[in-house]
Amino acid sequence: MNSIDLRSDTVTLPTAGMRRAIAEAEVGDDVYGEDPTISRLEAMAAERLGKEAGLFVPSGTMANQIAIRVHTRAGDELICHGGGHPFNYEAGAAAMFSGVSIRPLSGAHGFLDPDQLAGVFRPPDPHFAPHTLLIVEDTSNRGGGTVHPVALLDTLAQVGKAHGAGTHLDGARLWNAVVASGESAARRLQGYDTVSMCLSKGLGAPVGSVLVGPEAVMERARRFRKALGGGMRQAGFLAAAGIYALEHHIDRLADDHVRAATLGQGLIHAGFVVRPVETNMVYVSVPEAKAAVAFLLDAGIKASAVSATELRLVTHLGIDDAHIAATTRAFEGLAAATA
Ligand code: TLP
Repeated sequence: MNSIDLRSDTVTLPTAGMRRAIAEAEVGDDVYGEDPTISRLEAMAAERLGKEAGLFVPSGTMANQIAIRVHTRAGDELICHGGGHPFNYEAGAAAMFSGVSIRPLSGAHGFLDPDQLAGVFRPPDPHFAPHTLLIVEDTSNRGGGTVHPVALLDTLAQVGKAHGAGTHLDGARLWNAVVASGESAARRLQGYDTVSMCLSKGLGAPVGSVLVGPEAVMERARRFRKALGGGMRQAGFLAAAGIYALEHHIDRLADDHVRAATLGQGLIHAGFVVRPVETNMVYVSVPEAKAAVAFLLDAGIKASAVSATELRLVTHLGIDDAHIAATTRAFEGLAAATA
């Protein structure tokens, strides 16, 4: 068996059908607005997410950073969860490109607490950095792949808006939340001005994200994308993979969720403490994360250490039932080796 790569759902390789879609894509120069496949993907994403317009970008990081840039001015402060991607994994880009500081908040499961949030917004005062943007991440990656209850999504957006802030939802894995909740994307996202959606996570496309929001905001976003070097030419090949993913790889996310739940149960059975599994992520506590990663690698399994004592395992379209069984066996071996 080849190595079983559970480090992230970013590691997927295009399926045969997706490769055909890529090969057959009609393309043009998108900086001139002449790539029909990109235009189709942008319209499709906007329509499915219930927003006016879309913008195809190379990565989830760029989608978030463009959102930050359109909602804020230099010297502002954005609010997000302390586990949020822009705070942890975007290389300080909010400060680098938008001149914005980040106020990280705590909250169980990666969820912000509306009461705590309401108390954080500051009144206008020359001492204070204006809080002009609230970012909510759904599913929450560091929260455990957790799905916000839709009422909480709504309340958080209302609190942000009541304090005059723009609202952005980092929906890198929004389709996992949609499939797990059974609610439509448009409904779940209705309180948010802008939303970023990744094509290259569980959906299995090789590259790309789409930022959606109001037409006028997306026009400004297009300029910031260009400024960041994200104006791509014949990238319809990549957009074709994204369209294929939206058409063929959403419903199957339910399989990833079942496999993650099965793996979680197997690890509990092997004696490990596992966070509740809601979507495609399994967070498991181990005595020493680095040693556990090395042990698993010897068994042909790749996992990510997220702290000194916790691993993250992520299911995706490259993971089947046999991989789950083999991973469970490897953890049984790890339990025996560390007993
Ligand atoms: N997350 C990656 C790592 O960067 C941690 C992963 O393996 O999970 N928002 C969220 C919630 C994400 O989890 C990610 C990627 C992004 C944005 C950024 O996407 P890319 O990698 O396309 O820039």
